[in-house]
Amino acid sequence: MELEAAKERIKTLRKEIEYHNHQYYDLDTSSIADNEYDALMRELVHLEGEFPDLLTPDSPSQRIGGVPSEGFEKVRHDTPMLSLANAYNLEDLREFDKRIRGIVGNSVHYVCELKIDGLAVSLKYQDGLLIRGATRGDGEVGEDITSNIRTIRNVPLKLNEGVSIEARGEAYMPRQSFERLNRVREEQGQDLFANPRNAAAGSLRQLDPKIAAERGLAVFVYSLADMGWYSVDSHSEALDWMSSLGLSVNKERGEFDNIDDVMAYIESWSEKRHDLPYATDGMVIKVNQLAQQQELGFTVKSPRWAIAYKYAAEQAETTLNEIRLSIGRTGAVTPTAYFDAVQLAGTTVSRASLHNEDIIHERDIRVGDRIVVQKAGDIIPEVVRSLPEYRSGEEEPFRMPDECPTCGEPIQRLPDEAVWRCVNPRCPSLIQEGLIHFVSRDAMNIDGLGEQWILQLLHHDLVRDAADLYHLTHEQLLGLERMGEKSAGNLVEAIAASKNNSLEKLLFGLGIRLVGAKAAKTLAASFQTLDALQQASLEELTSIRDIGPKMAESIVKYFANSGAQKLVQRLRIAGLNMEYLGGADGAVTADGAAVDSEVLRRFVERKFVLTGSLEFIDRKKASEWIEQLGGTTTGSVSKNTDVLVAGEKAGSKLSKAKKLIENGDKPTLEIWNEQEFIQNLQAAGIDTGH
Ligand code: 1X8
Repeated sequence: MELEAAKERIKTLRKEIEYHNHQYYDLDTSSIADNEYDALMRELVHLEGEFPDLLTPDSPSQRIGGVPSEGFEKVRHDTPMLSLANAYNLEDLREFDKRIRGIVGNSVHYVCELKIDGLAVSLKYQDGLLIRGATRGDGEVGEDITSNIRTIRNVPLKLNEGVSIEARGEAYMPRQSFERLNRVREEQGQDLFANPRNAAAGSLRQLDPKIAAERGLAVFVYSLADMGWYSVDSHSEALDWMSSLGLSVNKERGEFDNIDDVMAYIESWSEKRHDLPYATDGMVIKVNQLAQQQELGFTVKSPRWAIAYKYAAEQAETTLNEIRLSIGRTGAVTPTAYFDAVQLAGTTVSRASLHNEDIIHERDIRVGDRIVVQKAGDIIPEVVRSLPEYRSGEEEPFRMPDECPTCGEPIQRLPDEAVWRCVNPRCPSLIQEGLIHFVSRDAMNIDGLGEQWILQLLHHDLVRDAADLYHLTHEQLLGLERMGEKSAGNLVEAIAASKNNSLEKLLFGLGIRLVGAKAAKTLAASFQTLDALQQASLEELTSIRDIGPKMAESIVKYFANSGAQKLVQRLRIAGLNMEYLGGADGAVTADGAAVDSEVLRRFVERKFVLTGSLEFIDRKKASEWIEQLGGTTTGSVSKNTDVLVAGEKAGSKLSKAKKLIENGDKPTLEIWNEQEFIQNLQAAGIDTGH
């Protein structure tokens, strides 16, 4: 490949990979199959190897893992948390074995362990007590998730011996918990987690440990940081020792002295693994003897003495019966393949998203075709390709209709997009999906108003847009199927309560294209009122950090639309707050009075820790209010803590805070009791309900 072409390709690959990283690590969704992602990364690494001058430190190939998100304290790992080199086929394994034998000689023992599809965590114990749980983050710096880790039932808070160790392992969500969680989310009209790993990651990133606790997570430990320090000579001894300490070590394990037996063991698990109560995506193979591990050492990213074998996605052949189109809230027309049910990776599958028209054509997929389907990452089904050799000749190539299948208006495809969109703001599908989004948690967060109710409200013509929600009466709600007296009352209340939301929730709820929850917050903080934002020019918008020209254009276009203007006006008349309540300047209380900025300074950009039992307020609410006022809540007390809110029976965190104040490490740290906390919240305009 020529230099210019390589430059272009590298640029494209980086952009694509970063996009998928963002989807995966920040939004907890999968936008691509694992093996396709790996292929992109491999191509990038390969090209950068061929053209080393084009390799820059910010290339996604230079990262080990995800990026730490805001909201948790960062922790630096004393020993970096590395990733593993991957093997995709048995040939890669032979290479691995040959390399090892070339360095340490012919006497090698391998330990094989199931590769758990979860999130790497570090568990630090001091004198036998759990003192810290952390995520891997980028391998060097992770996040302090101690309070969430403490909620995981199979993580001992105290070991059987008073030793100081750092154990590493995988936090995962058992299949059952995963399915239950997604069922509940579906009922509540929330986005589903694509796989147990994303669900585990999302749960561990919950700022509220109570939510994390409900998610039924578990941890398997599989290594010790700085293994050389302990009186073990091999990895398997380390595993047994950790197990004897009370840590949870996966009992499935194989030990072999040659690679053929390793391969046979891998093979023996390729089907059986689907019957396990947790998701595994491969096998980890490690050199057992620590002395040999030391001799082999590390590359920049991973140990030379271990490799992760990834099972190929399981595939099956079936017949494609239909391609159905559905319309999302942004109007995107998404084709879904419906095929004869097949068993894949332990479940029955009968449909898969085809994503967009181009993919259908690239893979030459026609209704009536025999097709190959697989579960990418063993979770999300996809159509891999068609098998044209079986065609009768009657199969028609797919054609995107010219009109929206719901409303019949013409659909459009922008030059730089792969999707077709229905752009009719009155399209019933758009309205339905838009409403589901409007009430969702990150938007207006109307508790109890799930998808089922939205569908009924639309069906009975009780609402046509978001503003109508605010005119619903108790009696109207009671008319819905399966709606009880109490639920109707709660719903009316929840709808009314949402009127007081800070601007960013409304802004996100409006569903302006490209404006996600984070951008909504940035916009709300910058403009303070919806009025100001509505009048903002392209230049004003793009001058804000994190607001790019495309988003700016989309915002201007949205507010120029007369339908949007009417909706905003109707929401205003319904009494919705249209101001930002979270910022330092110009904030207002619920009843519109300006808040003294001295009071706000008690919260803005300060780190809070809540401890002890709070009698009058709910912890989750407390964290939300702190965030609303521009502060953050973390789980453990450190020099970075600004305020400790100490409820009844506050224990070690309170003593630690006092120590930090007394020994001068953090003399400005403030300790508030619950009463003071409530008074400060109220002074800052929060209606705590007291
Ligand atoms: C990652 C994983 C390892 C093991 C199991 N599951 C994983 N996801 C194991 O060693 N049993 S090791 C590992 C890593 O080092 N990044």
